[in-house]
Amino acid sequence: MSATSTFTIAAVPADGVGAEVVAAGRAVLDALAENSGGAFAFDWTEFPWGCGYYERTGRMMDEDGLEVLRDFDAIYFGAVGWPSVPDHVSLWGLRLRICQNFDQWANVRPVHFHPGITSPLRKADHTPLDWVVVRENSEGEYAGLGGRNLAGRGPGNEVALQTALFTEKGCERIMRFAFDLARGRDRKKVSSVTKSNAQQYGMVLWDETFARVARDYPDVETESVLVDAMSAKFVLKPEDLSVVVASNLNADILSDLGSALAGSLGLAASANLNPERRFPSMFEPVHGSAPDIAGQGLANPIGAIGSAALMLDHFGLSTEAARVRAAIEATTAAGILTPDVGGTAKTGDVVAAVIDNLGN
Ligand code: GGG
Repeated sequence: MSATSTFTIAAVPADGVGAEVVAAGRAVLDALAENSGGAFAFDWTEFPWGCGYYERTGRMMDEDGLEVLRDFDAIYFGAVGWPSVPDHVSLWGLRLRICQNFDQWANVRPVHFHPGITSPLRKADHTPLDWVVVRENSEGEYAGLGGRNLAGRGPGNEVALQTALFTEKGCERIMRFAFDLARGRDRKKVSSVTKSNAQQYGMVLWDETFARVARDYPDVETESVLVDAMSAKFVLKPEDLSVVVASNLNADILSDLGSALAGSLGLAASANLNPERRFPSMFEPVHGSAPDIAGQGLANPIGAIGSAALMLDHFGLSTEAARVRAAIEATTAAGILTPDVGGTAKTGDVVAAVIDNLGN
């Protein structure tokens, strides 16, 4: 028997339902590894970071946390945010800190229908929805640039600036990533999203870069759509979309809309990739910490399990990733669904069914 490939994974459940869904994904991956005949194994290290950690220490993660994470093959993340900590503090202290320091500039967020799950679009009898939102994940509106109370203005007169940063290199690399992805799909099309009629600097640079990059991909159909029109298109003409590339904020919003249209935010998987592999990439469900249902076994684990499948792809275990996706589909098709998608199953029931459906 050949030597076992061991992948080291840093698990960061963080806040709210993060703990439940990370445990779910871990259970599925461990079941796969146990039955791999020693071909591969996962070596997990869990970190207690998040809002609870912040309340105890004043930090969202250890001071040397990034150095520690750097040596892992991947990071498996849950969700960040809890009412006791301002959202911008928790997001910047953990999730965005990791994404930006590890130059995870490509956030890939696939959306598709699952058998057995009714979505608002299905009710309207649309053709199947299957697209990937590619989110620029390192700059744009989340560059962290700006300031408050400029020029010494006092209370009641405060001014704040939030600057979006668009670099030609940053735009070009995410667009090439999107085009390369589109080339591997049945529908070879990239839709670029901006609000360049109103935002006349950064987003015009984005549009011009898109037009230039597109010339290198004559086999891929393209369109440039304003974000308001694209929101309507998501609902009214989803069958016309394949790969959607957008800036940090626009893609963040559109991917939530997409997963809601597929049936629930709990279904959507994502990968924050450092495509050059100089740093670890991070895999997480699109959803947040959902304080209203945390700790009750109600969280939908499918987004997290789907994110684990994306991590398997990243490790080169694509056959296993496909098995996980097939097991998810078999589970939803059998009607084993959490309440957010109309069922009565608990998180653990869904996990048990997915593991069962792996057919080990
Ligand atoms: N698992 C994703 C998560 O925790 N999201 C919380 C959030 O507020 N994210 C903002 C973002 O995606 O930039």
